[in-house]
Formats: sequence, C-alpha cells, structure tokens
Amino acid sequence: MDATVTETWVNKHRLLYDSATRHPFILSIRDGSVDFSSFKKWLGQDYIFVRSFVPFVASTLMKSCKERNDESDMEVILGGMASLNDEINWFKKEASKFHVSLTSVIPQNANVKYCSFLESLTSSEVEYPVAISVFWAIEAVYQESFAHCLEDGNKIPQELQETCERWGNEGFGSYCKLLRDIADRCLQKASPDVIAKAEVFFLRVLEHEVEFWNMSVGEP
Ligand code: HMH
Repeated sequence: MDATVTETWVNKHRLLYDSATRHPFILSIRDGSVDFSSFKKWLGQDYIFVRSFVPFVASTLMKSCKERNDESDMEVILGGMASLNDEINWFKKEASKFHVSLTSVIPQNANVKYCSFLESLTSSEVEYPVAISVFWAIEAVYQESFAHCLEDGNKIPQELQETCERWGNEGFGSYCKLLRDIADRCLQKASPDVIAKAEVFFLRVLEHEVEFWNMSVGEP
C-alpha cells in the first residue's frame, strides 16, 4: 500500500520529527536524570499552553461539523476536548503536588509564540485538513515522547510516572491514531495547495515543540 500523507511527512522530515519526540528533556525523564526545576517549569508553562489549545481544538471541531465527512470525526475531536478538560484538572492537582503556583506562571517567549500560532489557526479561513493535521501533530509529539519514556529499561522517577502515563498510555496512542487517520483521509481529498500548506504547518508544530522543550530545560 502507498504511504499516507502523514507517513510521507514524518519520513521526509525525520530529523526534525525526532528532535521533537526525542528531546534531551524527554530523554532525561526516561533515564531519571531530569532536573526537577525543569519539570516544574514545564508543568507551569504547559498548563498555559493547554488552556490556549482548547479554543484551537474547539475551532477544529466547528470545522469538522461544517465539512461533509464521516460522522465519527466529530466524536473523536469531542473526545479530545473532554480529555483536555481532564488534563486541566490534572495540571492543577499536579501543580499543587509540586508546589507550583499556576496563577503566577509567566508565559515564556516560546510559549507565547506557540499560543499565538494556535490562535492564528482558529480562523475560519484555515482549512479543515490543515487544522486537523496540526491537531494530530501536536498530540502525536507528546504521545511519542512520553511513550518512549515508558519503553523497557526506563528509570523514570516515581514522581513523574503519572505524567508519562498520561500521554504515553495505549488509550492516548489509539486516540492519536484516530486523529492521524482523519488527517490522512482529509489530506487525500485536499488540493495540492492545501496539502502543501498543511505540511508547512506540520513543520511549524515540530519547531514550536522543540522550542517548548528547550524553554523547559533552559534558564532561568
Ligand atoms: C506543548 N504540546 C504541548 N503541550 C501539550 N500538552 C501537548 C502538545 C499535547 O496535548
């Protein structure tokens, strides 16, 4: 069988894809050498990110409803929204465990940039195949990163086990696969222009993800 569009992208941009999914921060969680102050920084910043991810996902849900497509698309995206609701509560619980005050987190540059990128994609001018590809890519980076942490031979610190399982668990993996199937189905029907645009945005996601991890390990 021919490779799907997203398979082609991942293979073509393998180096960048790996730098997003095998970042030193992730590798340090896996081998247990992670610096807890980096983890706490990531936690506070990601809470802000997730809050701005919600309107983006909502806009993608609207786009999916307007398309004449498989009814199950809407359900998959709605399920994603529901898990973001859980995620927000999980961040609050986790932050109190690590004594991170979520109300006083100052969004860092990389985060601000990533959030405004997401905001620009909420526009109704942005085509559904583009939005759904971006949605898939964002979720897939976390899924692949944390699933890698959980692979055999890990030395994940006990306190971070739950974090890794949140995104690395099999259920989240199947959800990402569903998003990917939707993206591939839409891309298959899309015009060459839209496919090219979606690829560019896929690369932007990967770049933003690398910057986000960099921000977590960086100073201050
Ligand atoms: C930065 N990317 C970032 N944060 C997340 N929580 C996800 C992806 C996945 O939901």
